[in-house]
Amino acid sequence: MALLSFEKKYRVRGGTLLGGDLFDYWMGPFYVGFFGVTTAMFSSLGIALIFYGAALQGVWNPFLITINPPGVEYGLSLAPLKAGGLWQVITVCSLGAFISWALREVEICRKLGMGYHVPVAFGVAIFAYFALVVIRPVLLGAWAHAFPYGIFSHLDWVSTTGYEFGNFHYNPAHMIAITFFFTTTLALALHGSVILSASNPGHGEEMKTSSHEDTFFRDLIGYSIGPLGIHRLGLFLALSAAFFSVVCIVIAGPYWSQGWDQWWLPLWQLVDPGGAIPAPYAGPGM
Ligand code: UQ2
Repeated sequence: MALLSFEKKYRVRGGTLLGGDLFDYWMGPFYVGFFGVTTAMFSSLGIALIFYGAALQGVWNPFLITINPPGVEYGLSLAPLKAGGLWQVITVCSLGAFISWALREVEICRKLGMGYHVPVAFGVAIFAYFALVVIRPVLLGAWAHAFPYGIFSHLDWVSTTGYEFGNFHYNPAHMIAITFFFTTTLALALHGSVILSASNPGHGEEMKTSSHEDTFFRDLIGYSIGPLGIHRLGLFLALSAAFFSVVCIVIAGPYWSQGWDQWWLPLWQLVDPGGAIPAPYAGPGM
């Protein structure tokens, strides 16, 4: 079916979760829907409040603007607007916008009769953000433990939060997350390159299909995961990277508050009973 007639057939009413026919229309190429309206409202309020925060801060260098969470003295309560309350309202706006965007994706899936893989995948990214700004701060008893919204300031937060635990690379869930991130890039590099190689044959030759892709990997390693399988593997690897990132940051503090190298001591003693106990890691300048 040609693109123009496809859109005529499938760009039709129905499939909405909320609002019925009220917002069931398009603006240019964009589907609106109830959740398109809420996405627009949450994000414009959130962005306006970020500009208000920058004005209060008196800083307009994009690298230095920062919206900070409340201090520890406010615990898990609502803080005054100029002492972290702005961060709290902006957090509600961003979660509202992200969840609205995911539900708009669900409505589009329903319209097209597709599976929900894209909103589910985006949901895992939202979960990672939610873990950083809600789950971990709540477990630690203060919004102060969330990260600040700023380009340099969030980098500083990552750095100090990492060094609080000595060497974060000894966090076992961090190790697993990094392994999934690297394996994701391996899978995408293999997939992207094999697709381009099959679709770019020599001059005047017809492009190759999945049989050639299968055969390439069977010749190379005796196994092909298949043209559908590689996409299942890619989704699994990417979502696992995000999931173990959540695990690694949520256990840092609520479950373990020493250096991460110390977490391995019981295992170290098991493999080397009576051996020397390694001193806590101390890097240059520590
Ligand atoms: C494959 C296949 C594809 C692919 C790729 C493979 C025809 C077009 C990349 C090869 C992938 C394998 C063997 C899995 C590698 C495992 C890890 C953990 C990276 O077989 O089918 O479809 O794109």
